[in-house]
Amino acid sequence: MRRTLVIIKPDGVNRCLIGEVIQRFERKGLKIIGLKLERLKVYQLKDHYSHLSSKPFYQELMNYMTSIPCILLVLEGKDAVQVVRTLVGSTNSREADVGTIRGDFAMSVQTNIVHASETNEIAEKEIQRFFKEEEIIEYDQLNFNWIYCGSEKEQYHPSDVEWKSDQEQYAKAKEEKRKIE
Ligand code: IDP
Ligand code: MG
Repeated sequence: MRRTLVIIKPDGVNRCLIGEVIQRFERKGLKIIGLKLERLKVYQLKDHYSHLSSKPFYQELMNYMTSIPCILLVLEGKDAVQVVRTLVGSTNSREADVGTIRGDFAMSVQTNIVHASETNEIAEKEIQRFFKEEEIIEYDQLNFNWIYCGSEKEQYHPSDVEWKSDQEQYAKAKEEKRKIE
């Protein structure tokens, strides 16, 4: 199982799309293991959008993202990062496929409703950036047996090797961060 970070951006909140967006992820079969309303801080966003700092739209993007609170979600599921990116659609909402969140609800390349992590590695960093460990809650969900087939299900259990190695990676990264601080 994998985890990914989703942010329902200020336009999603202001346009009353929180329920609609969360429902799409829930109905797909993704499990919500973290959820909060928070006004994002400039220092968090500087890290989060560091790859865009030289772009002409950077300041506008920062203003937009700090304008009102966002909804932050951690979603878990098999191949969650790729699955969520597919549900979200391409960056430019005008070109996003019909049926995707951006394709169905947005018209802009900037105010495009949601953020979703791009790779597994980025997802781990983004989850650590926005969530404290105690804000992520693991639990058994009753619909689980109906969402995955047998061989897929085995990978869900906490003893799952892939999941375990993720946990080891978090612990290592955290320890390294602590040493630097
Ligand atoms: P992504 O959100 O689809 O992963 P990125 O290229 O990582 O797209 O860009 C992050 C965010 O920056 C976008 O979701 C969008 O809000 C904003 N952005 C990206 N490109 C542009 C642009 O050309 N003009 C204005 N805003 C942009
Ligand atoms: Mg991105």
